[in-house]
Amino acid sequence: MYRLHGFSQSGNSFKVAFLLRALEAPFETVFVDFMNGMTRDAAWRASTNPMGEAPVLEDGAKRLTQSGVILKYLSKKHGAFGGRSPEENQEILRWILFDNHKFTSYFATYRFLLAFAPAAPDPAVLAFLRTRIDGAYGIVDKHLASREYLVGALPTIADFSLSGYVFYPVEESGYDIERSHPNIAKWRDRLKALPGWASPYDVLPGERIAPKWVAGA
Ligand SMILES: N[C@@H](CCC(=O)N[C@@H](CS)C(=O)NCC(=O)O)C(=O)O
Repeated sequence: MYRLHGFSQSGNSFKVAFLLRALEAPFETVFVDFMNGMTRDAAWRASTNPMGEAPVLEDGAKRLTQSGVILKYLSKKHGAFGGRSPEENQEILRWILFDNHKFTSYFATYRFLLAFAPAAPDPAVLAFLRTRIDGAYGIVDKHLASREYLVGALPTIADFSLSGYVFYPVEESGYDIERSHPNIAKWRDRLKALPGWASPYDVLPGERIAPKWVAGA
């Protein structure tokens, strides 16, 4: 039985939970109390992840971190959601790197500042992040205009990776992708229809938190 360390607000953890569910691989969750500083705690870093991040996946004695690495590991181990040729595998890696650098990370930071940060966010920082999100989302929206999934004809771990944050409620970020990025919205609907999909708030541990600063942004 896998053990997934994460928390419900963490789209990076959701990527892994979603894949595990799609693989029908049983797992238990371990709550990471990120909002109260657990990932910055020296003891947690020593025992669980020196990089100070969720998700962490335990597979027996193995402990894996970085969602991209975990997705790749699970895809290979279960023989599913990988590429069907070396070229497709290269494309999957390309999209996962783009996701980690831009698509997920700017949005996750923006949403964190708006919804969960302890102090009201700086408008200049939000404006900067918005331009970065718009750039990355624009690229993905254009890519998805002529295809159903990011790589090849079927869903792959590239789709699971980029999907981490798109299922959270619009109230947490103010980003209404149905209006701003319709091809991403249609892709999101396709992923939602995959077996195993469920809302991040239903599959990961940790109380839901009412968004704090979105209305004033
Ligand atoms: N590239 C990493 C990003 C992981 C990440 O940023 N996780 C967040 C939670 S969603 C975290 O634990 N952040 C702690 C911090 O940055 O201090 C991955 O894909 O696993």
